[in-house]
Amino acid sequence: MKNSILAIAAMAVTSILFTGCERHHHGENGSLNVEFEHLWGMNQLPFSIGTQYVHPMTGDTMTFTTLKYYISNVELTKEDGTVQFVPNSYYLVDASNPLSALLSFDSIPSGHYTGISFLVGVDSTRNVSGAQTGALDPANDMFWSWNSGYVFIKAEGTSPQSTMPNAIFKFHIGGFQGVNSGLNRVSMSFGGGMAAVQEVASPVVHLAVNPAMLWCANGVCFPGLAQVSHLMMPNAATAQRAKAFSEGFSFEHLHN
Ligand SMILES: [Cu+2]
Repeated sequence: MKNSILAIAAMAVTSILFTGCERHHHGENGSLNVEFEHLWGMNQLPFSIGTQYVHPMTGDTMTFTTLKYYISNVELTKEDGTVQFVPNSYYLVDASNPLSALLSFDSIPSGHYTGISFLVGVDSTRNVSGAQTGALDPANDMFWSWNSGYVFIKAEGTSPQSTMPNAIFKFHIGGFQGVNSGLNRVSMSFGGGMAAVQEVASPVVHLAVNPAMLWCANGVCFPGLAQVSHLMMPNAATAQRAKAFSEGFSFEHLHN
């Protein structure tokens, strides 16, 4: 009995010392910001809603009215290789709203970060968690049903090649189950650079997103808008396009 009380007392002293040490060396937090820049095609034209583009591979002419997608489950890699998970990281990027394309990860431990990883879409747990708030609020018009979950990527617009009424196209891409899952994790380094997070400095990492990748990735193209202008539920085609879209993210540069 006496021995175990001594052991508990020793543990308490040790943990107080350890906490004090932790606070001294690692107590500072800062924030890291990521800005998504939408760039069209191989020539990286500045992309905006309402502007007409020609797809460099399919040759289709198209004007987007909507481009929205989820970024979630963010992880940051430190220079020592350890991974910092960003808790509760769910963001809806809307190409029509520049503020939504600037993500701010707060309360990140100070240090040098060399890379980032995130899901394009929403993890399966949150797909079946019922009505939620913030980026996941069904009022954002990105939620199908309790069975199908969230639309991960929504691309809509018009194209003279479309055979739909009013020449529209609509791609609602998602699905978190089985072979037709549209959930992809993107990982990249900061090009050998390091984002220095400090209490007094919040680095900004610029990442490029190429919406043209919805039609082609790695030299392989999917049917053009004359054949397919309407994808609305998870299937093999949406899974392919989700993967292609996720391959359209790349590191641009960073500001410390
Ligand atoms: Cu910049």
